Amino acid sequence: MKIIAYGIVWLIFTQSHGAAEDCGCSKLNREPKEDKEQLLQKVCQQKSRSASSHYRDYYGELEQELEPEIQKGKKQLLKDAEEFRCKFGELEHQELEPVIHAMSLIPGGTYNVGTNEPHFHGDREGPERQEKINDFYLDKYEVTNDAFSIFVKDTNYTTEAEGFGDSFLFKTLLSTDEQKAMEHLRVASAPWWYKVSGVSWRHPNGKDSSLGGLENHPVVHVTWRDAVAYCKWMGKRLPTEAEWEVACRGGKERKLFPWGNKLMPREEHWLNIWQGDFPEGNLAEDGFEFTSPVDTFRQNTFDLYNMVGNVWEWTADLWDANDMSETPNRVKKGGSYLCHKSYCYRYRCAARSQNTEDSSAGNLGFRCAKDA
Ligand SMILES: [Ca+2]
Ligand SMILES: [Ca+2]
Repeated sequence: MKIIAYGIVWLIFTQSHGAAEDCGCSKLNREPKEDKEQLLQKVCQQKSRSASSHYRDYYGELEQELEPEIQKGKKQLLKDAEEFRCKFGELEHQELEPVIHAMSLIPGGTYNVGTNEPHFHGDREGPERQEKINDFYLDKYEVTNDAFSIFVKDTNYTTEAEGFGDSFLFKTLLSTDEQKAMEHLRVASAPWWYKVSGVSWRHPNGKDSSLGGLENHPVVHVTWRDAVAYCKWMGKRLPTEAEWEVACRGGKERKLFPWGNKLMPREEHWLNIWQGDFPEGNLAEDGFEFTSPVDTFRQNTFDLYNMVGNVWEWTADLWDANDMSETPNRVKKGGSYLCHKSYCYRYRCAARSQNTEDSSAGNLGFRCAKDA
């Protein structure tokens, strides 16, 4: 037994040391790391995708470096990292290709989904059960306004909200006078929503709003059918709920969030939700009152962004498998920028909700999947 153990130690030692002379490892030196200030300047001046990727790599490394510093309580470094993240959020993204096409391979297998500790029993979050899924690809990002624009230009597609002539808008996007005038358009069971004329994916924050500055934000006011049409055009499809949830969990078992159980590791914001009192006092401590750019919050080891938070995401599944109605409810996942633990603790991987497939709102979007 001892001989085997020594043998293994020797093998590891020679693999990592003795054999290094001739394995070409010496050619794998990284470029010298740039000074942080220089990099910040470069990122902000160039305002390009390549610069932002460069920054992202740097930020990833910085995060690792931070670990021992945090232990020592050196919060200044965290502040620096946050500053980088803010600058990154402000970048104008000109090269869209990576965002539109970026997908992660999610390995197939048998996974636990759902939870035995449900927060909303009516949502049927439990019980935990096993689901078998095949390898598949999932968009790293929620579908953006820019990507959806390309689809619409290519196909002359009219979204359902455009057909209906209205969509649901959150109250703080209306002035007090507008709210008074539209009192009759409030949703009785959720009085912070108003059904407003002229609101659609093109005018997401009110009939006179535009997509300016929102190019890299998730498309909203899209129905389930709109989402299906887009994914089909892309040669993709909507993920099933099980696929979405497995992807959300990032290879971890029984965790609340894509990264673990702590909402704010290292006191950082890892998702775009609501801070403060709902529905009046959004403190936007995570940096965003409404949607955030789709590549703002990387959430798990599958390299997926904004799975929880930012916008709800349509899945392929029926809410009731036997629903044969014309506009059945479909499962949506992930919660949105309007969610807060006090009333909508649904930014967990196991959480779920539903809307009829012709519904649209300012906090509901999607991402696509593809068979591997
Ligand atoms: Ca927020
Ligand atoms: Ca999301």
